[in-house]
Amino acid sequence: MQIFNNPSINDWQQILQRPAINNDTLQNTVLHILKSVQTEGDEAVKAFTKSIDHIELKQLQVAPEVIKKAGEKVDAALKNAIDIAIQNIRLFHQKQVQAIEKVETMPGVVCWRKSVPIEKVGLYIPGGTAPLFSTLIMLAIPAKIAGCKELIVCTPPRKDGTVSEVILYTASVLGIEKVFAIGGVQAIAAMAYGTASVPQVYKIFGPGNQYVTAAKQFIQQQGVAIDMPAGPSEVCVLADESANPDFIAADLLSQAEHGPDSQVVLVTNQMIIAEKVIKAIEQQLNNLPRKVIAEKALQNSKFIIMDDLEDAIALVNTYAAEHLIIQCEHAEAIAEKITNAGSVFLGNYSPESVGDYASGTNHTLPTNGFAKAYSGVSVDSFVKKITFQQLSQQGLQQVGPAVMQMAIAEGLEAHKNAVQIRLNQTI
Ligand code: HSO
Ligand code: ZN
Repeated sequence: MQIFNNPSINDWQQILQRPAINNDTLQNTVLHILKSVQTEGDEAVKAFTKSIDHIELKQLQVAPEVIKKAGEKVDAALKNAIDIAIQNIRLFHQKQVQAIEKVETMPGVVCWRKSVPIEKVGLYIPGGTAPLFSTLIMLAIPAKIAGCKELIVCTPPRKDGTVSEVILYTASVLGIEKVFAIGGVQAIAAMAYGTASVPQVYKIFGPGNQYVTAAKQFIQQQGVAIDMPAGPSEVCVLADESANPDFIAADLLSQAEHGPDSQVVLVTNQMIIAEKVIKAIEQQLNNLPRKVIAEKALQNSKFIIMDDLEDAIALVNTYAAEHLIIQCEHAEAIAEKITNAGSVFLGNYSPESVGDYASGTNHTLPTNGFAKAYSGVSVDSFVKKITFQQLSQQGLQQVGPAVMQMAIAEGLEAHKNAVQIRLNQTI
């Protein structure tokens, strides 16, 4: 890890920079796969699955009976945990649904806004070293609450061509019927363009590796919406003297184990805390099955000591972390000052892990500094908001003159006439 002592504000940007990920070879590979799937459909999907993943797929869609039976192979304790997570996440997201409010801006001029579900959505659930069934929960719950009609899932097949039972079980509990054993760029392409077996969708959600991310960015340029630009996962811990170094070490490692490119940052006003965290990491690391991955991520981690807590808060806002854990005595007061972060965890008893799995908030969050302008996934991500208005004759008399004035000023006579012709009729 790299340690910085009270860096000047001029150096913050550079210290906090995330590694650049896109390169030309990657872009070319992604474009090639996208184009092939667009023109050759299922055959191209199968061919890439064979050449890239070395898996020969007979059919892309997981049979509905297989989804229904997947629960037989899932442990009862895990099923119970999934139930608890679903319950909390549903409760939290359900509250995001807002009642329609009609606003009378002037007498007889009524405007309102209605959330309408995006009809067809595709969820990409990474497989790889860890099948993230929690991500399926995080995406499917808001999609169902929003009322999306067509909800499909793509997830990479295992070596034998099957899909993880836990992912399938989670899909069955959430009422998802269409699951496809497709991973990587092929999956994004299939959902964006549609193939004989995969329905085309209007918006694609879910995290993935650099290739998946690049594919999502390309198809976005072609009019398919995506949840957000994604990069490697990140956590930033802000700690003062009240923090527990063992807890901090555990939090940093929980993020580091995601992947070698995970971003891990500690910001503290106490050198002694940083020293203790380093020791605790060394100890805890030894017992981790994903030690090698976590170690790699830690090589790029940053420990920043700031003399002044206010400066530390400013630095944290500059970083705009996907996850921010505030292990400080006055965590609530500090949280009020946070302007850039995907999701914030307050106090010593709020590890990021709870938000990753079961407390209720969503774990699909903006990375790579995008938290400066983007929000995490919510029910809003699965709807469009359509505005409506209805004016009575009296309403048009109220607002019409202002509209006509403005239309004339912009030189748009026809706009003015659309009002005038109606007002004339009332004379
Ligand atoms: N921390 C990840 C989400 C996740 N963690 C899934 C465990 N499973 C998102 O940044
Ligand atoms: Zn995580």
